Amino acid sequence: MSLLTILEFPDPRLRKKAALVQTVDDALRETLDNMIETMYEAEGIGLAATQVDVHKRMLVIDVSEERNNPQIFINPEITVLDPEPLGHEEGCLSVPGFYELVSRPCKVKINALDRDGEAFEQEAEGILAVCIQHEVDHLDGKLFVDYISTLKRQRIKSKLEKEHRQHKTAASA
Ligand code: GNR
Ligand code: NI
Repeated sequence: MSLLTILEFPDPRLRKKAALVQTVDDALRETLDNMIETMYEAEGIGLAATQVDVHKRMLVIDVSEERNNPQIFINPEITVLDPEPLGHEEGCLSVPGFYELVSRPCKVKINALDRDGEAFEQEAEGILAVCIQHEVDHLDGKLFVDYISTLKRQRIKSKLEKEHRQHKTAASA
C-alpha cells in the first residue's frame, strides 16, 4: 500500500467532475486501499478520489471511534430522506486548518457499489450523513467552502495560497 498526496484548495483539480466507474477490478481496489490508508494517516473521517487527483466516482469513509470500520462507496447516489437541515461544523483535508458551520439534509439514503462491484443501499443520519454528502460533493467538484460567504472563502483562499508559497520557498531553499 502507499500514501497518496491530498490536493489542497484552491487547486483547480479539486473542481473536476469525476466520471462513473465502469469496472470494479483489482487496480481500482488497490487505489481504494491506498485511499483508506491515506485517510487514516491524515486522520480524516472520509476521503473522495478527487482529493487524490483520481477523477472517478468513489470514496472511502470511517466514522467509527476505533478507526476500524472503513466503508467504500463506488458510484454513490444520494436520495434525501429528510430535508430537515442539520448544521455541523465541517472541515476538509483539502482545506486544512479551517472549520465552518454547514447545513445539509439530516437523513439520506445512499445507493452504491461495494468493493466487489455489488450494489447496496444504506441509510445515513448524523455525522455519517454529513460526511457522505461532503464526499459526494467532492466528486462533483464542490467544496464545503462553497457554502460559506464569499468573504470567508476568499480569506481562506489567500491564507492557504500564502502557506503553499511558503512551503515551496522552504523546499527550494
Ligand atoms: O475528516 C473530515 N472531517 C469532517 C468533519 C466534518 C464534516 C466533514 C468532514 S470530512 C473530512 C475529511 C475530508 O475532507 N473528506 O473529504
Ligand atoms: Ni473534504
